[in-house]
Amino acid sequence: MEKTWRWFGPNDKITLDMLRQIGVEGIVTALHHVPNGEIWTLEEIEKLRDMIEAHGMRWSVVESLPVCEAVKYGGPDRDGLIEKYKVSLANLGKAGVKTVCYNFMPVLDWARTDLDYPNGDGTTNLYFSRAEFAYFDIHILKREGADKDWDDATLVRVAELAKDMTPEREAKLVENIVIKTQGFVNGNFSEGELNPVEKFRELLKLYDGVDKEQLRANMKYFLEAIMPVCREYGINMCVHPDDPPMAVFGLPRIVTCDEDIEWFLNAVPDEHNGLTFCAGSLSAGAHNDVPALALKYAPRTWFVHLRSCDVLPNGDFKEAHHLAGRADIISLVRTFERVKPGLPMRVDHAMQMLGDEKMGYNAGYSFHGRMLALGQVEGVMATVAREISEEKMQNA
Ligand code: DNO
Repeated sequence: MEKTWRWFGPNDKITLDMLRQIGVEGIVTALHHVPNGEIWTLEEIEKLRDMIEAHGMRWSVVESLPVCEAVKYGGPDRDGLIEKYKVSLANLGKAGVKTVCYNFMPVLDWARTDLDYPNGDGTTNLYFSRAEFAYFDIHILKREGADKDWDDATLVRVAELAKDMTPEREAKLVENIVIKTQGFVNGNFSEGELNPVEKFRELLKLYDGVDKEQLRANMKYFLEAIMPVCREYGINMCVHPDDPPMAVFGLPRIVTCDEDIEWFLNAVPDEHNGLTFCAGSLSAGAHNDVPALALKYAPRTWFVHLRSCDVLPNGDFKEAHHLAGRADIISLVRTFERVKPGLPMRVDHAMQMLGDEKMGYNAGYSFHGRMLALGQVEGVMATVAREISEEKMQNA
């Protein structure tokens, strides 16, 4: 696997020089300064590519080229937006950047309720409390019918939370769910948003009447429209699974499980239509057998996120150490190295440790924590490479 790292561009406090020193080979990034829906020009792409190459690495993966909401809900302006998307893809292809990650999650990109949940040893991780998320849905967003979408056990927890909720804790939840997790991934919300909750409600309205079948049809429409450009320029599209892998806010989600992945791969059966195997997002769903999914979908995977979650009996999940949790990263590396060697891989979110927490890094994207995780995964990769070469020698 190629050792890659998500870098947020020239303003990232973690510099390309630092990444070179820790053995990173490829960079995962985006033109973060270009607003969603606008064309990525060849000039801007080449500028960033050249900067990365001047530091001895390559621009391996785009994460993300965002798909606008109107394409997802199927608004009247979607064809114009898709045309622009195609121009951006062609420009990326011309510049030799050929792996493109995107997602098809309505309104909200990834979700967490707690960004510095203590591990008990002085480090912290990201955490998703089902109860706090439901509290946000029912009591802050005040979405109509929200209480019917949550199970009884979660509603009991929500009622407990409501007893000693404070305006400060509510504000923190809004900040974590809507701003801190979304602001840096070119989602719908940015730092300094004046009324994020109201904006959230407006965005939800756009999806009135869009059910799972409709969202699937819109994804198929988008993929069919862009495939000719992908074929022409050798671009491999890889959708990021929904995080967490379940329906939220009454919105459909369509990349959550085996059946979903099978559906979108078969709906547009072109090798350029593929998957970002985000082991973290998939392992956050107790319904997913992550090693089995890797075995099944490695041939259509173009990019791998190595991260692992523990799911608690109450439905909460916590990001685990990279060598622990449900994802079973050792087994995943074995599968990918055997079935599709050389795939770009980045360690995903990691702990905050040894001063990371004072640096103001983007949520999940610490330096020391990710560096440690990369070292662990590198060790797994080297061990698996040895296993494979020994097997080959024995079979020769
Ligand atoms: C969060 C990320 C996601 C991901 C996008 C891909 O840390 O995994 O924001 O980059 O969903 O489009």
